[in-house]
Amino acid sequence: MAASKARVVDIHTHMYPPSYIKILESRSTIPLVRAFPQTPDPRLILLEAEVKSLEEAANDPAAKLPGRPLTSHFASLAQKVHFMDTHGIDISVISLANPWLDFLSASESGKIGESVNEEFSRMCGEHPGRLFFFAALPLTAPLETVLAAISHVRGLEYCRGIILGTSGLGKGLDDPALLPIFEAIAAAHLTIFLHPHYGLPNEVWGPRASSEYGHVLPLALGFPMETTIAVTRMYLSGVFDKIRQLRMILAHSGGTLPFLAGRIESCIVHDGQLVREGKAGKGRRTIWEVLKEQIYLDAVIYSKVGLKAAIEASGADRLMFGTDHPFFPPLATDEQGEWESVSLNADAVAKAVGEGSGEANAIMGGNAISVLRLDQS
Ligand code: 5CU
Repeated sequence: MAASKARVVDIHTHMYPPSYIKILESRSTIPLVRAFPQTPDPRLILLEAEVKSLEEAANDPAAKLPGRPLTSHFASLAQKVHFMDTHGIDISVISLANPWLDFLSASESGKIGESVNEEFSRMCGEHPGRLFFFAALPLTAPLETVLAAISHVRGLEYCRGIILGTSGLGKGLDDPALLPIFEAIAAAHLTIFLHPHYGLPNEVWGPRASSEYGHVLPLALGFPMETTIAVTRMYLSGVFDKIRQLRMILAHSGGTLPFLAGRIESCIVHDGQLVREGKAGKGRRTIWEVLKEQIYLDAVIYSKVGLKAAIEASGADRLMFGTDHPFFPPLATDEQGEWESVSLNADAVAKAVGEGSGEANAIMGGNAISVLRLDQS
């Protein structure tokens, strides 16, 4: 009997459903969508680092356009499926892209969140077995609304987890007020997909960044540092020990966590305050242990070097392939064809563990299928 082909699963792939785009079109501060007469595609402006160019473009038609083109790849389900077919992706676990529901008021986020999650559920139902999703939480709403949202999404057939940013309830993910939310997510057997959005303060990039360096610094460095800081704060606050069932997939292979875990450990055991307070002694679970027990990493790191560090830190059985579609489209070739951003990640897996090896098959799909229960409806 011929061996069945290993399946490819994309766990890092976003959409903004049409109703969410309408909200962005109605806004005058980021995140927003704005049309410019110079170009047919409206522009999607998301990041603090893009505000300066938004202001410049509003005052000067010759200025460079802010943000990124809002192509059909962002909101069209048919386009998502075409992208999957073009790249040999069998299953996608789709999620709302940043900044999720973070900017909505307390009074509106519960209802909007419910309808966005229902929309994701409906989209998955149009391609049963090929699409699952990570739901978004209305974190600006009162606690009972957030807990009700967790109960709601755990009952949605294709929901396999929660996409979460790093701001939490506004004070980061080490905020004790988040514990009941993390407990409810863990009790519902939902996996968190932690994704950055806020980056680092603009001043870090210096005065030349917005006019000369495009989006490179906030995306290549700001996003991964944001994730690294958020998870390190969670670790230091003891969240992982308090909620042993909590499971998180970290975007972009954990930011820089695999590379910096040793330094974090060394700083803990050499910290006078932590030692005095008994927080650095025997019996403490190290960040290495948390990485191997409660954390999964996506494989969206674009090189063998980064991927090898991720594998060393968490294990090849804890990595999951992703594309970051619809971000990072090709600039010089047809967007309906193959995307270099996808092949860079797939090639990195092949180079790190050997093309077609058991570990490669696990990273490309097997791990996601078993961890996220993608064989069960
Ligand atoms: O290009 C970008 O700004 C982004 C973004 O905002 N979110 C994401 O997931 N990838 C790239």
